[in-house]
Amino acid sequence: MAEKFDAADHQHMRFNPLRGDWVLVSPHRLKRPWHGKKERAEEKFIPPFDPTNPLSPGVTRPNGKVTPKYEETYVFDNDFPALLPEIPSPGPPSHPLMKCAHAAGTCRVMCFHPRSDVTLPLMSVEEIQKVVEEWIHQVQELGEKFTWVQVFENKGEINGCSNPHPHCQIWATSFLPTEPQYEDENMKKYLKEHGKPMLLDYAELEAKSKERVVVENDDWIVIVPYWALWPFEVILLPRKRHILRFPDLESDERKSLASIMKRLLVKYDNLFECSFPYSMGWHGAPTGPEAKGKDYSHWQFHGHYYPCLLRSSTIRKFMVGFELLSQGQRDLTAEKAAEQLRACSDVHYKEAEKKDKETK
Ligand code: H2U
Ligand code: ZN
Repeated sequence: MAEKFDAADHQHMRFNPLRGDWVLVSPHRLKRPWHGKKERAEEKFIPPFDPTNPLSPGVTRPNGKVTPKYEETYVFDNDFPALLPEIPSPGPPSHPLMKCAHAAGTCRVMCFHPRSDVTLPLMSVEEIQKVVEEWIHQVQELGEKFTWVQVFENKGEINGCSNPHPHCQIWATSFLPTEPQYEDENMKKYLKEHGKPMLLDYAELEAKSKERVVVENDDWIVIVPYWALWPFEVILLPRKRHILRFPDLESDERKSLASIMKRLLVKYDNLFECSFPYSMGWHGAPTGPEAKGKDYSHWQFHGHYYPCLLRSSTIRKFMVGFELLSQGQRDLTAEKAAEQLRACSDVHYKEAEKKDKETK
């Protein structure tokens, strides 16, 4: 008799309905059991205040501008922006293989906290909520003019982040970039075919099964998506309400978002006992003057976290070889990754250590 398929054991492909592409899953390569935490790598010391860091309060930046003595969050125009708001348009293409299009935009930097050594998981829920409120304010303001407002945090040196001060970036563009374009098209198709927004259906499905759920509260659910590519990738979704954009969040949803972020990020840090590196960002329905009055009911506001680590604080996954040339691949299943994250403590390892020392 033929062997029965077991997703925890047999290689297979999973479809990402948001991007419309496939990921190869090879769980048989991870026959070894989970050994828990690996040895801890030495953590780089980050002082509470670094007078040489241009993002610290009161510091003069290399271009002569002063970062004010801020006490909560602080947003400023990026001194080295990838996008400028006023720029000439290229003419029509000279050949179909030489297509070029106009791109305008603006880039901002947002500091989360005056202290350089306080990352989001080490902040209080109230402090994280201030970050959430500022994100909303930024999306609202830039969304008046721009088609897309991408709030993103690129965290950790191993992940290409140049500055350890807790911060994120905001890039607002005159065009809909590729990733949200895929999502827009696929979510539109899903609503047409199934009569319900894709990510509302998906949250409901996962909330029932619990298999891939990392944390949840009344308003939000964090899932290692069925189609996850990065080992500990998660998607953060509204649990049951249809929410198009960041500014549509009610005040209690802003608070519960801060709370679920803290729970997720503490688990992330505890997984390998390090300041967990990742790229994360928020996706909501497109904005700008042309979005006003347009039907975006296929959209659902959500966040993506893409951490690069694989097995320890120093061993990262590289998207190379087969993945670069053919298709994304992972060994650890989404279900196992969710299980590992769920098993991580809700108390940050640094706070646990501090308490430990105090009681000794
Ligand atoms: P990372 O998020 O990649 O670490 O970059 C920090 C951003 O801060 C980066 O986009 C900006 C850089 O351009 N920056 C300034 O705008 N002014 C400075 O003085 C330093 C860094
Ligand atoms: Zn998305």
